[in-house]
Amino acid sequence: MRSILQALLATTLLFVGTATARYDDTPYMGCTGVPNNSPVLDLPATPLKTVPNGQSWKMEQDTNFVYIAKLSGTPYQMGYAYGQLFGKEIGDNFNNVLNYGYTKLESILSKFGIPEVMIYYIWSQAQPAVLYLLDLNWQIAEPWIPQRFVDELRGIADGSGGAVTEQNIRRANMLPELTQAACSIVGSWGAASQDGKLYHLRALDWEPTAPVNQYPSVVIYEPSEEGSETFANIGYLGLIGSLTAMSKLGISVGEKVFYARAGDYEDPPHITYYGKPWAFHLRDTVQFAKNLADVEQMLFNVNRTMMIHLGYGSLPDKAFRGHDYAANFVIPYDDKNYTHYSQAHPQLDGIFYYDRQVQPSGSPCIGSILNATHGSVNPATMYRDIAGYDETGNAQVIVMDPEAQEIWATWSQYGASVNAYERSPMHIKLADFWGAGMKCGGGGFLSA
Ligand SMILES: *[C@@H]1O[C@H](CO)[C@@H](O)[C@H](O)[C@H]1NC(C)=O
Ligand SMILES: *[C@@H]1O[C@H](CO)[C@@H](O)[C@H](O)[C@H]1NC(C)=O
Ligand SMILES: CC(=O)N[C@H]1CO[C@H](CO)[C@@H](O)[C@@H]1O
Repeated sequence: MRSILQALLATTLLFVGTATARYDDTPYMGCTGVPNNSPVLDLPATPLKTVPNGQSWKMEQDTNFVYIAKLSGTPYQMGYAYGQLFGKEIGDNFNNVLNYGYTKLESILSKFGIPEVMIYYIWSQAQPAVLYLLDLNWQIAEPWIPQRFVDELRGIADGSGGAVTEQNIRRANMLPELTQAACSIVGSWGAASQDGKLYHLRALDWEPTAPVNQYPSVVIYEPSEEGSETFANIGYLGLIGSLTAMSKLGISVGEKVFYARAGDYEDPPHITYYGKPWAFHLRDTVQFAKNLADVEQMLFNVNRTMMIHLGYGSLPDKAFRGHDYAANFVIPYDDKNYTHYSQAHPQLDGIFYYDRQVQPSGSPCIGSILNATHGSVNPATMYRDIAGYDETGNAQVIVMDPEAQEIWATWSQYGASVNAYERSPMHIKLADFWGAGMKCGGGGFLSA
């Protein structure tokens, strides 16, 4: 079934571009890009709206912007507040994805000389099929979807006052299940980092011109559910699963698609649709885990679906782990025991990474940057050097500092072909939003 689902999506919604080499003479081996020297932006957060269980802000300068929300309460209450704050934008974002599917199809088919009216006809036939697949995926996975996600999605639809339907918001949230992106994951800690701090880079290589970048977002959840931690879900408005997230306690996550070459794993990895959608599960690890042992326990004890590589940072452990995650196994790795070290991918104390290629990758770029900067890796090494030189993170580049509770975040430019890894990182101090004295309703010092 994967092949049918993915083939259909490939021709409608998806188009994973390949980066082209533009520069040969970088100081690092195998790198094709240039450092991202765009200035870091420290922007004021302008309050947008306050509702009983939530508040929203926007940071903005020229073409750089991010929507921020803080939600608290039960899953339904948080969803309802989310819908009240951003229902219209979430509805727009769903339409953006669908329209994008049409534009993409048109740009592919028009190259074959297929007339516009014919393309429109094909799309009118394909669109219901795509929606059907998203509905089907929800139905198949439903027995494994925790009630809290169902309630939050229903809350969003109810709170949006008709701007987005429950069915469409569910559909949007099945997209990650059907399309895992390329991407890079880098963790640096201990011996590798400046001051021994833990830093986590999550670079998302998907489709930089997909108009979901109209609504880049940081959504802070303060769930009242027992055992929950406050956390920030970093991505796009309306996607309630996690592609990138960090808790106040200091658990951070990022992922990338996992392809395996024949013979790479004794037990070849596989996928299934019968299980808990991975983006929902990643979010739950950040909401509930107190340390790496909890994370791993949660990764092992769940009915997994897709094949992805994961990076987890943990401030309580002051460490980072990579994981190969598939329906049939999970393998954790630290900085000493990755099973695919090579000349291009050296073992380095306090470093774990996967680059944006299929793993194990023959590209020495990230390895040579980390080898050269070993002992002094800091956030700029990640957003400026690794993302820039390796041209990774065309859609999103997020550097997380769990100790300082800060992130540096960029998304591709809305309405233009500018990759996230070329743009100004927005420096966001999460403690300003989830810190003491910032309960919902108080505009406080953020009303700059
Ligand atoms: C690598 O080491 C970690 C502990 O640091 C362990 O949990 C994991 O199972 C090891 N992985 C492999 C592949 O040996
Ligand atoms: C790592 O850096 C050392 C010098 O500090 C150099 O000798 C070595 O060749 C480098 N290795 C890689 C894989 O880049
Ligand atoms: C943790 C979990 O939900 N495990 C279930 C996975 O699915 C099988 C059946 O396919 C169940 O037996 C497990 O309990």
